Amino acid sequence: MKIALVNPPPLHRIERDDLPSYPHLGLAYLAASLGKNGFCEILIVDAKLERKNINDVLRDLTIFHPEVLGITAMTHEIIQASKLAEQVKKNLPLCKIVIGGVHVSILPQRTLEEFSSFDYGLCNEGEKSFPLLMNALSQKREIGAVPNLAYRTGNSINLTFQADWIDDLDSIAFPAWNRFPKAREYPILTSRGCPFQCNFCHPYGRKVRDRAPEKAIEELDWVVSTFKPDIINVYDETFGIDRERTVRLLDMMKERKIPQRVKWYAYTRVNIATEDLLKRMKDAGAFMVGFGIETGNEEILKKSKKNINLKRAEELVFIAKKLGLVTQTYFILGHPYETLETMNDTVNFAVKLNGDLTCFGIMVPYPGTKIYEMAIKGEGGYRLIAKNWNDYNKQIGHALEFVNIPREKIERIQLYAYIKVFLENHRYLDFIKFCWSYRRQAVGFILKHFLNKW
Ligand code: B12
Repeated sequence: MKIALVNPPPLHRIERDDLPSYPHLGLAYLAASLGKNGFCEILIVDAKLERKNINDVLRDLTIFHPEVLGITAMTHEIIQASKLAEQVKKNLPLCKIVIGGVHVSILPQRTLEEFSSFDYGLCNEGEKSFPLLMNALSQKREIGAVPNLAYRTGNSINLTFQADWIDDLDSIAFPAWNRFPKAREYPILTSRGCPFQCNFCHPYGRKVRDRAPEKAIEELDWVVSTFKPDIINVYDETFGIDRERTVRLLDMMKERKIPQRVKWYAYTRVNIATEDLLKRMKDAGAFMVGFGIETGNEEILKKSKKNINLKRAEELVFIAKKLGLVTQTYFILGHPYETLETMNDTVNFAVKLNGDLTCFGIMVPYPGTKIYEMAIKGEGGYRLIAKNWNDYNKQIGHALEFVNIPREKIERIQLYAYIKVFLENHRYLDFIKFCWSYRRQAVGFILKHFLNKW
């Protein structure tokens, strides 16, 4: 059976993630598990990595002629995914189209209702269920037994939703990077899931599932020696949460001489990291660490259920810098009941922390989150202004505003925040570098302002 997997082209090419230097980890895992289950005729088109547009992807698919096409999409990518699916339906009418990824996982019924070009929606992790679906389709068997599937019968949509997660991550095959073009940066997951309950986030499972450090290191070693990347990006949602296991992992990295072979970075939390952990990370080859701090207002931070405090955030960013790690700090403007004063607190706190890279997103009510429920009900002072799912992006989206603070004003604060961090800290050269590396974003940002006005 011929199966194609596609990471759809971006809506625009403005943000850094529209033109990534890393391949898509979810698709690599799926391809590996399909291979392990005997499905070897696979084509992957990572349109973002390969800088392909819809026509390029269609050409690849028409040549390959898949019987099944699997597309991945987050919320802000779902319309692009559906546009691709519509075109494929025209060119290859017999090809069955499966949508997977975080958006359909949260809204399976609605996604199939909204987008008739998707035949199936497969929710949550696909390593086990996707091969089951492929078996059922290739053997023309009943598909109702496939877990976490949304499918149509006549005019109705059926769900076999189970919301279960793969407990034994060591049982799944390593990502099939050999099926992708060579990249500069490769992702790795040493664990999945997050137990915290931030009101703006939807984790992939509340239970943290760890891989055996030996397995993660084996994969890392293989990726580094085979593909010789410049950078490894650790995607774990809560890196370091199991201290003992993390220390073992980091020790093994040193034993395998990872620091001499590649640079890596990870995101962690200020209630998880310690000076000792950061030092061990640095010794194991980490060059950068990211912290989600979200706001500079203690009350708002408490209400967001992030479970951190500002004092600790300050201490840890300071320690990370002292250790020579490049620091990334992430903030969100637009928490519930936010005022101009509290947003100002955030900007000032970010200026004080002075992370090497400071990121200010504007709150997006992602489905499945508390913020989504509040936005729909108009609570928290929110007004939902999104016209469609394309607006659900933190940097240049257009999903939410406050009844008493218009979107434009929040965007102006966002722009001012980016500038203030550099100029107040007299980082003029960094500012020029930042403007240069984010020039596409800056132009996009300005254009968007004008387009919105008109
Ligand atoms: C690492 C990560 C990133 C990385 C890489 C993203 C990427 N393109 O893969 C970076 C830092 C770049 C990033 C950026 C962003 N991210 Co992010 N990210 C994550 C994180 C922590 C892990 C994602 C991951 O790789 N998981 C591991 C792989 C194995 O999982 P996966 O890709 O989802 O694939 C599995 C399943 O979904 C399924 N599946 C996926 N596709 C398909 C397709 C088919 C056909 C099938 C059958 C199954 C299937 O099977 C796969 C294997 O199990 C998640 C948190 C989470 N809970 O998922 C957030 C998350 C996905 N990110 C999120 C967001 C919002 C963003 C940004 C939009 C933020 C922004 N800038 O505004 C950007 C968008 C970037 C982009 N266009 O790609 C949200 C998405 C919410 C939503 N409803 O869309 C999440 C869920 C976090 C949250 N706050 O809730 N992100």
